[in-house]
Amino acid sequence: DRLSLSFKSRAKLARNPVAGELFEIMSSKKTTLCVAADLTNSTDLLNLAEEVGPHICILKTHIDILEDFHLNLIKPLIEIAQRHNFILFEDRKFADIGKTVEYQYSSGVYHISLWASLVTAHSLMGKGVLDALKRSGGLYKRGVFLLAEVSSAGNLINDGYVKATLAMAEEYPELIAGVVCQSPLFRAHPGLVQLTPGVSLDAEKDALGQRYASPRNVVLERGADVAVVGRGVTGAKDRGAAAQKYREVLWEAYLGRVEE
Ligand code: BMP
Repeated sequence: DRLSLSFKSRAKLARNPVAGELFEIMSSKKTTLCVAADLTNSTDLLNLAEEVGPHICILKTHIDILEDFHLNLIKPLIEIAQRHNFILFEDRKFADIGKTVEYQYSSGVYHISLWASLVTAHSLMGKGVLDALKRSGGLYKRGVFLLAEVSSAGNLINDGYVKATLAMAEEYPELIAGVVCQSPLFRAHPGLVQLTPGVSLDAEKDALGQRYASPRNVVLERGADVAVVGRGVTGAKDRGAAAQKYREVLWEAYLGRVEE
């Protein structure tokens, strides 16, 4: 069962190389925290990366919300990620025909394939999305997270969609690093990472349909390996201290879950 195994032993079971690297980082750095860097200013983004860097395994970006994006941002961002040993994850949520996804991944303003080791994709459009990500050039090691469930109220996902998404993930074992979801869906696949957003120590929801659960709840009840925290960290006065706090409660919950 995925939930009772340590990240250290799951590192060896990962078929996607970035998932393997992520398990190693989580295990050695003792953190399962992914900070969602939802900021609109590049300098602010780099400052956040420095402040939370010691406490995270992943920095998740929405690179297209930056108002002052320039490719020059990428070099310092990679440098910070390497120095603090975390992974860059662009939450692009690809959801188009394969050919368009190929362009969105490799071209345009952001050249995502050149710097993001991890990206997200929707299963909605079918396998063409994954074929496009698989065959596009870019980083030698990269991985994809498929969205099986989402945190927002009123979403249209049903059981059939979830099952079909997991089946699609199984068809691309080398490409798929994990699944974004809200419940412990794939307990029989310890090599895959469960990433769960909608995590907060204080809030229950926001004004636009986001729903939150506590760090303990997402790890112990909902099966999260990596927990995504955005405004819980970015909205704090001391973002480094907030990240450290989330990291500690999340890690304690993980230690209470693992059985070896
Ligand atoms: P916050 O903790 O501030 O609510 O941010 C959550 C982050 O996780 C956002 O970047 C959002 O795009 C992402 N996210 C989510 O909230 N729910 C999902 O189901 C999938 C997501 O990627």
